[in-house]
Amino acid sequence: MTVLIEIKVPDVGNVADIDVVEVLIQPGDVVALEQTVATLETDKASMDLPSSAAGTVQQVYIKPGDKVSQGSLIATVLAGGEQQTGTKEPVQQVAIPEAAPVETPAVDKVSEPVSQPAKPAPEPVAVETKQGTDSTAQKAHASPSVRLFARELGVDVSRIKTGSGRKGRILKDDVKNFVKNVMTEGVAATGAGIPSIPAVDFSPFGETEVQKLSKIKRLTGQNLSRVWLNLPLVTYHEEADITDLEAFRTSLNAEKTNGELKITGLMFVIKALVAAMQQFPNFNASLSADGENLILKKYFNIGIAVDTPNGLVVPVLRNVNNKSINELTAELAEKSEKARLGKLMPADMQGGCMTISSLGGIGGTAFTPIVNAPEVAILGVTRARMQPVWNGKEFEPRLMLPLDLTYDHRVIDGAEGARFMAAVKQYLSDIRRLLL
Ligand code: CAO
Repeated sequence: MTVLIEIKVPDVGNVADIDVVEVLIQPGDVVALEQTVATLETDKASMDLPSSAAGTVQQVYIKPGDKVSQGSLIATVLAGGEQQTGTKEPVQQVAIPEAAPVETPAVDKVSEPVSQPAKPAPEPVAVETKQGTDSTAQKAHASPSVRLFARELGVDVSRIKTGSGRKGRILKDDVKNFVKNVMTEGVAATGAGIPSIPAVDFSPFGETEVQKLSKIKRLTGQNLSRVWLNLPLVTYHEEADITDLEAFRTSLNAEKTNGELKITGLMFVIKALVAAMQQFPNFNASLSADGENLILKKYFNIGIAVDTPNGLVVPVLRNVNNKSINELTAELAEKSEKARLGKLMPADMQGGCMTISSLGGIGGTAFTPIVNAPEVAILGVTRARMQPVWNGKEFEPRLMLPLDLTYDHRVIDGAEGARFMAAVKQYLSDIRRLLL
């Protein structure tokens, strides 16, 4: 059986002419038992008015600004039938008044439901006195239901300066707008809704000087932040035994005449990296912008991070698989010189498949480079050091090169990363394998 139930103002203790500050339902809404349907306010207290029935709201008789008293009709709710049981049942009709009364109780205008008396309305669920001890509560002019709503969204209502309700009262829509604004501003500022770092006045602590960041530093900073926020990055550390490689490199350089470019270990790292990328195609790939597809590349271009007075730039060595160590040495010397003089053209820095960041000339034992997206991995190199390595019988002095692979975990699995690095290590430990 479907019945029409009236929701009325319950016993509020001899107080008349209570302000309606917010109405939270409209015809057609489905309400649950005890769900807040309106917020009322007297001079001393604010209260949420609960629904005394579950069902579909048929008519609402109050609006913000009205005054009500005990017994005033708030709304009618169609309870039971389809809403309650899912079965169609005839609706019991009740007389419904034309319009909601304003400033006068509506208690006598509606007859009781025919088949089922209205459940006595429960006491207001939340009453908050204005003389409470919470100073925030005193400052923020909001009903308990709005406070609850704000709490659910993690919003401190005291941060909402003025509400759009009567006398600046904070309404649900004000909380929603506050959240919307915070999200919009946050995304614009940082790209991920993350609160920005507040400005600090350093003058009380000592003298300071303001230096403008170079354009390269600003752009690199933006790009690195974007990558940091968008990519799940993992860094894997490995060491390659380059004792034999170093002996070979030294002998090659000894053959060089004055003025000829010396070969650095980095050239072999580039070659070993490309050999491993040929073996593990996922490393020579980019994820499509929608994250649905992997774009596998059939060319092998390696970006090399170059330290310049103006900041970090990454010239790209193209088709590394088709170039000799001597050719790569000459090309990197030329491009890193251009980079330091600020003469690199945009085309010199495009088309990279994977990047190497080598700090080996400076020092270090390990670091965690950030992927140069949309590439999926970057190889970090720090300073090779002689180390005692156990050969099964004794410790042997071996030149060990620390390597750090950071990868985009959406594309590369941990095991794949480890296998890739095992291959790089093998190529560097025995460069004859590069011929295979
Ligand atoms: N272990 C030990 N020695 C190393 C080494 C390593 N891993 N890497 C380089 N060296 C040595 C070189 O053999 C060379 O020695 P000699 O002077 O005796 O010949 C010296 O260090 C200087 O090398 P280099 O840095 O000039 O040459 P490179 O080919 O190794 O590197 C380049 C070229 C352009 C990568 C480098 O000059 C550079 O700019 N590095 C900084 C990159 C950077 O800033 N990365 C940080 C990015 S932050 O994410």
